[in-house]
Amino acid sequence: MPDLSITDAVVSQAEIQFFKENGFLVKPRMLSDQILDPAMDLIWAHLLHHVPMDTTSGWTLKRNDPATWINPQWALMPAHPTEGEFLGRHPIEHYGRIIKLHDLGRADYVLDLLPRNKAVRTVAELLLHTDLRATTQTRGVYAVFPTRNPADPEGTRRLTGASLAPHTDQVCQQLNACAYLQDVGPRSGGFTLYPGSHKQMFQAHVWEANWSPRPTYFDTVEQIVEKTEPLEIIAPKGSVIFWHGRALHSVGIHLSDRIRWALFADFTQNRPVRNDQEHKDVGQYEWFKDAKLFREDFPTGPDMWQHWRLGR
Ligand SMILES: O=C(O)CCC(=O)C(=O)O
Ligand SMILES: [Fe+2]
Repeated sequence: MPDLSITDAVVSQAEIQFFKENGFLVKPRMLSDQILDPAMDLIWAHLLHHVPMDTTSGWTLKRNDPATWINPQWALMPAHPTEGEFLGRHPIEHYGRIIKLHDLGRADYVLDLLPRNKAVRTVAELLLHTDLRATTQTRGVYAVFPTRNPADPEGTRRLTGASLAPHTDQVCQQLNACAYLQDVGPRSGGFTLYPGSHKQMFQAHVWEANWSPRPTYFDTVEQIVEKTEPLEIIAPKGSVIFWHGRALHSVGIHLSDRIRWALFADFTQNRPVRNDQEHKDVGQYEWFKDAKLFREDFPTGPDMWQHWRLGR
């Protein structure tokens, strides 16, 4: 996105206009190396210690040897939990090129990067609302590893990662944030969004924020995918992408040899929410997100910004 920032404003009027129109905003280098570098040390240590690898594969992963990052061989993922605290998702998900460290979602040093980060929170408050939910949970750290087809030594054909999986997120969606923990260059798995899609996708729901797809939901997704060029967000380490919770998005196409490191968090207004059992009853229990279904939500109307602050 163009640089629309101005020195004296956390979020400029031009940035707010851009967000309304496109459904996202990129704030480059919001997180400093001083907080990111120690965090990355802890994240790598956690990964190496806790993510199970396929011990029969002969693969070993070394942080300082990028050649070992290619074609990760994780242990087989057990079936998803069907009950209890972790219903639906294991604390660590590892499949193919993706690992999701949901279990880091509540670590203090991870909370400090997004929901508890003053600068990040100020942007979220300016866009969405002064009174946001507390800061106890992020989705966690999502890494996308490089893959290469062993039958193709030039490495131009990848095993996976060469197509998009556009979707919108569930439970309760208002404003989300994605922090890049390392530089993300072109075709390196960068978060990919369909600009402007938030407007149509908003109307494809019955309620403003709670998951409530209308029967037209999938047709709307298809129409957007056909007519909209998706935007791969390329940004330096420490950049934060704010995006409207109804925007259509995907993990990016990944053809490089780097690991895409990102942290995801949800921001919602501080309103009464349903309890765990009520989420389970409607198939919307996602323990790793701070986005909880509002007890009362507003029906979608012509003005999708009615309950947003937008700098006012
Ligand atoms: O990893 C990504 O870039 C996308 C993640 C995503 O879409 C999600 O967490 O819902
Ligand atoms: Fe998503």
